[in-house]
Amino acid sequence: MSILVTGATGQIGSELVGALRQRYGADQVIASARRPGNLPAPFELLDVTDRSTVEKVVSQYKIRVIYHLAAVLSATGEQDPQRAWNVNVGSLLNVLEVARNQGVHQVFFPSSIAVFGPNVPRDRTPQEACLNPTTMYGVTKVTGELLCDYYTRKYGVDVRGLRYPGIISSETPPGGGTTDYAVEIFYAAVEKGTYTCFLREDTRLPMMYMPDCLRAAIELLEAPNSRLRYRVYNITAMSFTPGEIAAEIRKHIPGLRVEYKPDFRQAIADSWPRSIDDSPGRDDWGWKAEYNLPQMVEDMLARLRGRQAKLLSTPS
Ligand code: AKB
Repeated sequence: MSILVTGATGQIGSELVGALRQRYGADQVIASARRPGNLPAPFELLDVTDRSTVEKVVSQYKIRVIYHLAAVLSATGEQDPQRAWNVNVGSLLNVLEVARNQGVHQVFFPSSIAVFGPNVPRDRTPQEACLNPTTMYGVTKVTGELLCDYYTRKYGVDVRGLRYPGIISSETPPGGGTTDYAVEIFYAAVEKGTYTCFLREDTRLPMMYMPDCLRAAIELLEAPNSRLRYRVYNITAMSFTPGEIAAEIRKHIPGLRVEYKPDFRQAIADSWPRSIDDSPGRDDWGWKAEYNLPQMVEDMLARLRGRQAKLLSTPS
């Protein structure tokens, strides 16, 4: 069963490749990205906005499952909305078209809490709610969810997805998201002891640690299709504010100083849910998060400090 991961050098993609290779075998998982990365082979340069190259890679490796991670995130998307549309929607359409034409069994689509706008309950936002996003990123994710439903219903491609919250990870920094502060604060705390946060101290957002993010995608695709009421599910692990994560980090780094200077990303965060109701995923395919805020902070700091110690001990 050959698996293709697009966007494999990105924050989720770079760790998903390792998780999939560990589970299904290294030679069964093809990593791909627009630019070379330091991922072990098999790796293919792949611009997912060019359908012919998607067709070529899927055919060459007889791909049966595609995890489509390539995308422009919310903050970057607001700097160039037209590019965000072209990349996010154009590449998904390419993946879905190639999937239906070449008999790909499954496609994973990473949706986002960004599909929600300010006109839905912001606490424990339900699975079924009006989707009126205020960002182009959110518009592309709503469009993506509609395409997932359509290609599953009309062509029988088994497309599944998750409305991911902010994802925190230690291996590859995120790029261009509104939730990126929750990763940046760890690096700043370990390296400098001070951080300037681009959101207000009290901005509550749904979040998840990378191990939970990866396991959720794999478990969703392995779930019996008959159990699934939806193509794309709400999912979360925790919700916290910059003030709360800073306080948790201070339990390990007491001197951490954080300054709050909201920028354009504050308006994006203010349009998103403060917390998510992910009970449909718990009921339908047994979703259960394993990391809460204290557990994530402890693990993140151990990993970053370990890497820092290795760097300091390596002769320059
Ligand atoms: C972003 O901040 O844009 C992403 C997301 C929540 O989808 N991390």
